[in-house]
Amino acid sequence: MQTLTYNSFPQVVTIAGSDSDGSAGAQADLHSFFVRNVYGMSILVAAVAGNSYGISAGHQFPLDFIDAQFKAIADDFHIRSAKTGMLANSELILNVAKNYRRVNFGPLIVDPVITTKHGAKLLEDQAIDTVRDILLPLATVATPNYSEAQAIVGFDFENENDVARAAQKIQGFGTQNVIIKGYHGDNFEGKTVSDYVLLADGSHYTLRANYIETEHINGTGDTFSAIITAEIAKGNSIKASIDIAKKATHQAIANTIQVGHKFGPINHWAIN
Ligand code: PXL
Repeated sequence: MQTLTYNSFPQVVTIAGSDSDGSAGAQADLHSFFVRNVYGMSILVAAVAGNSYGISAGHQFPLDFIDAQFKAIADDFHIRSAKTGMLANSELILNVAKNYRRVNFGPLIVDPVITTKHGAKLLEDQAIDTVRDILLPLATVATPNYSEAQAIVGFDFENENDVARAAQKIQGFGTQNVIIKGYHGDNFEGKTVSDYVLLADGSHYTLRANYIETEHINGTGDTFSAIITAEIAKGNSIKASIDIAKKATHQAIANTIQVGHKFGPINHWAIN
């Protein structure tokens, strides 16, 4: 007879917004979880009407409905790690933090989403303080891109030393491990981008990759943080999880698929 061990399969959850075109937000997270062999769930805080041209509308879900989603998942599943994506405003951030503290979802990966790749706002300006004071202290890993990191720390980066200083400042807000993604500074002409990684033990390194010229980059940040979440759920170290996520995201950007007319999604099938 087969012995049943409930919840033995690695399970993860994204706490994020839905993007109707499937390129970003919770949908990109779920694609990422699927290709990295973890069972993905979603707690939706909001939804946007989007396509490859951009976002035309957004809608926030009621707080008690978000509470109910947390409860539904916490009552039945063993979530090994969780991530946050677009949380839009302070009210939603505070609600998510309250719920996350009550449940046992394991390490939290915070992707402090502020804008889309094409500049549409996904976080109210006043909510940056709430990200810094409430969300980042809960983060095992935070994955801001360089412009999000600049907004969080309150200064602009002129060189790689500034990026390192920003990562330390973010760690000072209570985040254990910090990755500042996509800094290109003066190197942009040379077509390289670098991600600065500061680990909990104070060690740090820079991941460098060739810049890929493509309009199909929707969901890149979501995917990067979702894959870190998946790898941690499977028992990988933080450093190994970051390195796998970097390689996977590169594969997904480098092997384009054609979906929509303009700024398309990255390709999760290219990830191995
Ligand atoms: O990629 C950032 C992102 C996150 N969450 C939602 C989005 C987007 C970008 O479009 O729509 C819901």
